[in-house]
Amino acid sequence: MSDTQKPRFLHRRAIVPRQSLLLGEHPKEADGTPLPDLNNVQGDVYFMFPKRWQRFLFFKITNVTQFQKDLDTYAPKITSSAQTVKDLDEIDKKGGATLDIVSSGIAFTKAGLKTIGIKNKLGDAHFDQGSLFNEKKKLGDQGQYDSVFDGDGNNHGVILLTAGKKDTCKTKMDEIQTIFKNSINVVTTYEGRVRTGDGEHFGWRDGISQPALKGIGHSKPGQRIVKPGVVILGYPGDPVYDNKDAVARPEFTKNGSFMVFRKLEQNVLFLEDYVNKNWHSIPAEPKKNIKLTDEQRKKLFAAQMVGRFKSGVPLALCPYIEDSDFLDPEKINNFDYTESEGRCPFAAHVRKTAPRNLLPVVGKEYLDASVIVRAGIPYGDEISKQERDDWKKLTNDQKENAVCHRGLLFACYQSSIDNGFFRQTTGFANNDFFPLTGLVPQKIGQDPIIGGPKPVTGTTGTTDISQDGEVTLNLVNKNGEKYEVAGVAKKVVQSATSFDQKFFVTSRGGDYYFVPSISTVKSWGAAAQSK
Ligand code: N7H
Repeated sequence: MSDTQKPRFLHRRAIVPRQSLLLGEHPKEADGTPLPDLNNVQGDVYFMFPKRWQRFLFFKITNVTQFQKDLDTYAPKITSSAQTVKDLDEIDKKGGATLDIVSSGIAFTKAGLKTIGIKNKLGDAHFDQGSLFNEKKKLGDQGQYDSVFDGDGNNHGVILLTAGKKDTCKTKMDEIQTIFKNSINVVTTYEGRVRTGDGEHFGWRDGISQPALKGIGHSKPGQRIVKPGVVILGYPGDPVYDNKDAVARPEFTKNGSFMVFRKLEQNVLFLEDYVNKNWHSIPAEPKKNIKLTDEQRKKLFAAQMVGRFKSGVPLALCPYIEDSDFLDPEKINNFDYTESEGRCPFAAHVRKTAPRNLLPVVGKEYLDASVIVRAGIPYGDEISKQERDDWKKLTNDQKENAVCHRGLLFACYQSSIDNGFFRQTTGFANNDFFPLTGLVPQKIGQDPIIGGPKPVTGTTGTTDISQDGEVTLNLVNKNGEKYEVAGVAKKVVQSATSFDQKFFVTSRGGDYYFVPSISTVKSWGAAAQSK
């Protein structure tokens, strides 16, 4: 079978193993560039466990010596990337419906590593400083975190388990819990499930755009191809490996990765309300000879928030009316916005988080280094009729601030949290001036999906500004401290189609995890046997 033939399941999947891996070969680069050892990298890190159901079990270690012994028992259950490739191939050949494939993996927080006696710095500033909780403010999170993520050091790690069936997912996780019954306390367990059509709760198809890792992934047109070290530690593309002046990471980090987990609550009914109230801002004739029905205007309004129609069709290729021809896996990612001025808003979620090409203002290397592998899964029930009816009785304020019981268990992998998740969140999504479109910053606005209101509200008052342009304001805060605020003034013009930006995703916390290679987990287990 050649690379260009299109197997059913893998044809649709964003991350596809290179053909030779499907034939059971070890990855090799002709020029001698080292490639990750797929028997040693946990399977979720790049190829991602195949799943319909997933459990995340967050634990606290209560007995270190026992934990290490239990780790030794658990280690053979960890699914390697090589095994995940075989599983994906089997699904491709037999069809997923009849299969109930089980995969598992483990990851540790900084507090967890410290508890088992590993005090080394791992060469990642965000992981090494402690927990995600310490960076809550920097990430712009204003919601209350779930108690497992409240930074009290009780979250030592997480065990992942995926399966095709709900019952299997629970039973297999129970078996793992039994292994650790005398060495951990389960802090909490989250359950996720794939919704019909691969959609997240707002209704968009997700998981369409992912990077291809050079040498191990098969790339499709438009897919970003990056060095494996951008995701897997200890290879070219890993910023510490590439920087000969940097303090080397401990040897045991090789073939590992960093995972960021976030529980992201989605206020689905509020987003639906917002679209229903504001779709009129899309003109009935957005361009000469393009006439839209009200339904098409509504769909386009929603699509402009994400940068894709709910089906996945990208606005960069199809800016007004959805054309399902662009769902073809050979076309769905084949764009980089260069030729699409005005088609996809700069502030759309996919353009904020992955602007694809910002030459000459931002270098390709910088954007390539910001790539992450997204491996999340939705959680929570579907919206019932009762919930919809109750919703209608709420005030606007109650609707906006409703606590919702569904969302995304977001997980992503990268070799540098700073280059990946942190940059995408703070430097891109939450940064009003990103993507940079020229030397003078233009206010683009917040990411409508994962952005949030700015914590500092501005001052109001009168000034003598009378035209657009650069300004410097000298302000004094209530403690009498002086601040200089420099920027570009722009006259606010309220038009009939202006509307307020609202936010629909609330972070309920998360943490930074080190995902060790399988041999590292085994060595930590074996250490206990020799005690
Ligand atoms: Fe996003 N959504 O359903 O609206 N995301 N995301 N995301 N996201 C993407 O192209 C969504 C979140 C990225 O390469 C799609 O695969 C939701 C975080 C990146 O062109 C959809 C949540 C971060 C991409 C969504 C959420 C990112 C991407 C289109 C939270 C990073 C690829 C499907 C509840 C910090 C962009 C696709 C590219 C795509 C949604 C979170 C990043 C539909 C609901 C936290 C890099």
